[in-house]
Formats: sequence, structure tokens, C-alpha cells
Amino acid sequence: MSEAEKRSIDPATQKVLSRISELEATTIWDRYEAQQPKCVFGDQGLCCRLCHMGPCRISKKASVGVCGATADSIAARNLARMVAGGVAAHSDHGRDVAHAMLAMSKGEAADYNIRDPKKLAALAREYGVATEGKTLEQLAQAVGETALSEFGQQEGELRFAHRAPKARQDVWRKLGIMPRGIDREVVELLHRTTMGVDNDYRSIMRQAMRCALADGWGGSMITTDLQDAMLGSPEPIRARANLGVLKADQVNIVIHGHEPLLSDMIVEASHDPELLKLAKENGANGVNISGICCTAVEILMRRGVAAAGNFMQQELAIATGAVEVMVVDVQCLMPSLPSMARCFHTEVITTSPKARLPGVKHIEFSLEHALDCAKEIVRTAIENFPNREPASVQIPDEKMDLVAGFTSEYVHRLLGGRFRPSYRPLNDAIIMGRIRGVAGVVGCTSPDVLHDYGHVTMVKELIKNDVLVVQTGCAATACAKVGLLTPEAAREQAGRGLAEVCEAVGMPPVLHVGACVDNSRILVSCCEILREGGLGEDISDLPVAGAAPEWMSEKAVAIGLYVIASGIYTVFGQPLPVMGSQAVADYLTGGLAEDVGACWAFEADPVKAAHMMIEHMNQKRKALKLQPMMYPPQEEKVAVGA
Ligand code: BF8
Ligand code: SF4
Repeated sequence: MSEAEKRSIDPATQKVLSRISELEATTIWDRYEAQQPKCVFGDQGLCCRLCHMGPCRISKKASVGVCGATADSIAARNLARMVAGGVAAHSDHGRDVAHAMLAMSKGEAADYNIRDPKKLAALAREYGVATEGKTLEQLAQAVGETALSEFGQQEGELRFAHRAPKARQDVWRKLGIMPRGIDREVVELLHRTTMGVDNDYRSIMRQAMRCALADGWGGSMITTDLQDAMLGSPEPIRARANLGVLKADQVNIVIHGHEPLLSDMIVEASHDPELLKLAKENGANGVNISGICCTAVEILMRRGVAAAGNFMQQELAIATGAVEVMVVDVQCLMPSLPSMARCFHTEVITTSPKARLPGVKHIEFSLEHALDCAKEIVRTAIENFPNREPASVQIPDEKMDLVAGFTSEYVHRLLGGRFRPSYRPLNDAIIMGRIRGVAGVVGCTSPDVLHDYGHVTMVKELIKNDVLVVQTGCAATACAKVGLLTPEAAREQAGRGLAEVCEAVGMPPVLHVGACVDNSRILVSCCEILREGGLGEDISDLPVAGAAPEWMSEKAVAIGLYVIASGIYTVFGQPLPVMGSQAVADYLTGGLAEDVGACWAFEADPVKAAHMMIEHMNQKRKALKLQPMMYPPQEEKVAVGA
């Protein structure tokens, strides 16, 4: 096995990695190796740096920190702060979208409009705004203002939390974790976890849940819904994924990060006749846009723009030698990008005032001049094309077809038909045992594990066992690259029951529902399934499970926790950094179930993890007294306990 094969199962990634070994550049994998072995204290959650009496490390020699903090409170505080970081990232993105909607409504963001007026009207009604006789701008103003007020709200309950079934809302109220205001929950969690405040790990974890819920049913949900209204709600769309989408004869602009307000404009600018003419004059056959990470997903879902890769592939895109500009906004940007770019002609451009890289060109994005800013970026890329060294261009061939864009609203229509939109066919398929349940397989890629292996292996095992899979973010890109996001995958790889359902409506067995903020769509779909009837009263009754087999980000921890606090059992590939505290580990993997009806599990083997999820679904099916599965498994399955 080559070094590259030990790092990724993706042939395109392997090819570029082999090439990089000849360059004066490191990749995330090299730097990961240089960091081994991991610091045990940090890895187990037993290092505290909260005040300058420390840093403190819990060991046999010292069982408490200088202040007396135990392993339990240190591990819980560290994890809680990861949650706060993740919630802040998703939610600050949402805040900017709300600002953009408001600016647009006042004529201060003239390049934007409302592409989905129906969704805007539905949001206005949900927010209690009378819609009759109102212009789109008036509705956008009301929705933007209400959404913004959710961030600074001090008392009461987040509005979208009321989308959850009544039984779930009761769980949250009883436990005192109903989120009040998005910023408030983040600030309170940070306050509670400073030196000498909350030192009861259960109490810390409850506030962590409240904060996480303010993301899932607040910041992330606002992001998803307002973006849909402004940029258009996704509908199934064909696209391609992997490094092979880069084009040797065109100007390549790779969009990387998370916020689609600018990337949407860059796509627009790439069609500008004047810029296309300039590209020709510079020797290029056009301007080719592709993306990395969640920004890629956002424009893939709405405009069919290709995904060049997931998180672990960002440096590799540059290392093809074919990228004129990598334009970044916020989140998951490796600070190493400029050094990789220096090996080639690639220009990295930062655009957000919140995310700068030293020595890197900065073209600041503003709502007022969005299209002009996008055009400047496209022009910079075109003018950089002649600097490309054709001899150093090595683009791997790999690119795979996919279908993406399955929002909760679209699935409603897809299953029930235009005249009778309904989740009934899905519920019936679950009740009758054609589909065992639904799994959300989401999250990052990481050098901690073999790249893409966890996602692909887990998803194949799940669909083989008649589990419908929904995906977001880098996980979806991993599975897209091997063809799992095509309708054909149903016939070729899914169990018989799932294949029958997919073939009847022409959908893939793995539904791409969007970026990481769009995990909120999965929550909404769960609510819809419950409302349709026959599968219980609460989200925790449903035969559903979540997983993040290759997680690495604080955002993944925030998502994991809000998914669990919403009642969904979730398996992470690598344990959370709390294992140094038996009490916290036990609470997260067991005690939580008493509080919120679901808990975490950790399993590195994706096949075993898939069977833990399957077993969980079987138990929920039993509790609901659903019919036995219609068809026996196609082949012997690995026997794994729950
Ligand atoms: O928010 S899956 S590596 S890109 S954190 Fe980052 Fe993880 Fe990818 Fe999108 Ni989500
Ligand atoms: Fe040490 Fe306590 Fe300060 Fe943490 S808060 S560094 S455990 S003294």
C-alpha cells in the first residue's frame, strides 16, 4: 500500500498527494504526523487553561487543578466551550444572512432579491407577520428584523423551537434547556465555564445543550431558511464532484468557506460577457467555478456548480497547478493555504473582515457592492491565467455525477406528488418495513482517520440494510465522489425495500440536503414525518439515527449535541475529548438518554457503527410495533451488539 493509499481512499486525492511528495510543501497529513503522539491530557479533556494559576493537568499526581476543579468539571467545561465555538460559527453566519435580507429590503443590497417569494411568505406567517397587501420588500424587512431579534433576545423561547413536536418542547422546558436567545446561550455558556463558576458537569452539559439547541433550532435554521428565500430553495439538480472538475483550458476559481452570499455573486460574475471576453483575450476558454467545503455545497445545491472536494482536499485543489484563484470567506480554511499557493501561481483571496490571512490579498465583500466585488475577484483570476505554467498542471481525471438538492419541502412534493404533497409514502414505507429508518451521516473529514473511508463505508452498509441516508457538508461530498448520490446507486447498492421506494420516485438512496447549517433541514423533516402520523409523538420515537464518522470541528460537536438533545441517537467515529472523566463519558454515552431520550456513542469502525445505528432503529421499530422488515438482508451482516 502506498503512503497516499494509507491517507485516503479517493484516487484523485491519492494522485495529487503523490505529486505533492515531490514539492517543497506539506499537507494536512504531514502536519498531523508531525503532531503525533497527541497530548494525552488534551485528548482526554484533562488540560485546563482557563486561568493563569494553571495550566492544570489532571494526573495520578494531581487529581484536581489549582482551584480544586475535578477531571469531571474540566472535561465538561472544555467540551462545552467547543460547543459554544461551534454554535457561534453557525449562528454568526445566520446573523449575516439576516442582515443581508434586511439590507436588501431597504435597497442597500441592490444585487440581491427574493428568489423564493413563497418561502419568504411562509416565514413571515410563521413569525406572525400579516402578509396581505405587503410587498416582498416589506415582508423581507419584517422577516429580517424578526430573525435578527432572535440573536439578542433575552427572555422567552426561540421561535423556530416551536417547530419541534410538543412532546419535545416539553422535554426541553422540563429540563430547563429551551433556548431563549442565540447570543445569550453562547455568552452564558462561556460565562459558566470561566474559572470558578459552574463546576457540576451535568449542569454544564445542560447549558451546553441549551446553547446547541440555539444553533440547530436557531442560528442554523435561520441561515437555511433565509438563504432559501434570498438565494432560492434548492431543488434536485445534477452536478459533479471531485478534483477532476477543474478544467485545464479554463480559468479556475475555487470558492471555499461557508457563506454563499458572495459565492452566489461570483457565479453570476463568471457569466459576464465582458469578463468572458477578457478570459478569451488571456488565452482561456472560459471561467470555471468550483467549490470546497460548505460554500461549495451551497452553490452546488442552488446552481449546480461542481464540488472540487471536501475539507481534506483544499490544499490539493491548489496542488493541481490549475487554480488561478482560491477565494475564501469563513470557517474550515487551513492557514496553510498561502504556503501551498506559493508553490504555484495560485492567488488566495480573503473576503471576510472576520477571516484574514497574513500576506494574502484581501478583497472585502460588502452587501452594497456585492457584484462589483465578485467581478473584481473574477478579473483577478482571469489576469492570473497567463501566469499558469502548463507543464505543472496535473488535474486528476476523477469526477463523478451526482444529484443534490433534497430539501424537506422538496421531499414532501417528491413523495406525495404535486397535487398531494405528503410524507405519507415515506411513513408508509417505514411502517410496512420497506425502509428500516433514516440516518443522517454528516460532518467533516479529518487526518485522524482514513479520508472518506468512514463516510463511504458506513453509508454503503446502511443503504444495503434498507436505511435511507440523508447527508450534508463534507460527508455528502465524500459519498458523491463514489457515485452514491445517483438514482442508479439505489438499484446497485441499496437493499431491496429501499431500492423499490427509490426507483418508484427516481431518487438516490442517499439524499444530499445541503451544507452543515442545513442539518436543520433534517430536524424539520423529522417533525414532518411525526406530523404525518403513525410513527410516534416525539423525535426520540422515530427509527432514525445520526453519525459523524470523520468529525473534527467544534461545529460538529455543536451539531452532535443539538441532534441528541432533539432526541436522535448519534454515533461519532472518534470519541469526544472527555474520556479522562468517567462521569462525563458515562453521561454523554448513557445518562443523557434519561434527560433527552438519546445519547452519544463512539465507534471507529464504520461497519460496526452502522450496525449500532441499525440496531437502534430496530429497537425503535419494535417499540412502535411496526411490521417486520419486508425483505431479509441480502447477505450475512456483521453481528454487532447495540
Ligand atoms: O461546516 S463538514 S470540515 S466544511 S465543519 Fe468544515 Fe466539517 Fe466540512 Fe462545512 Ni461542517
Ligand atoms: Fe487550573 Fe482551575 Fe485555573 Fe483551570 S481554572 S487553570 S483548573 S486553576
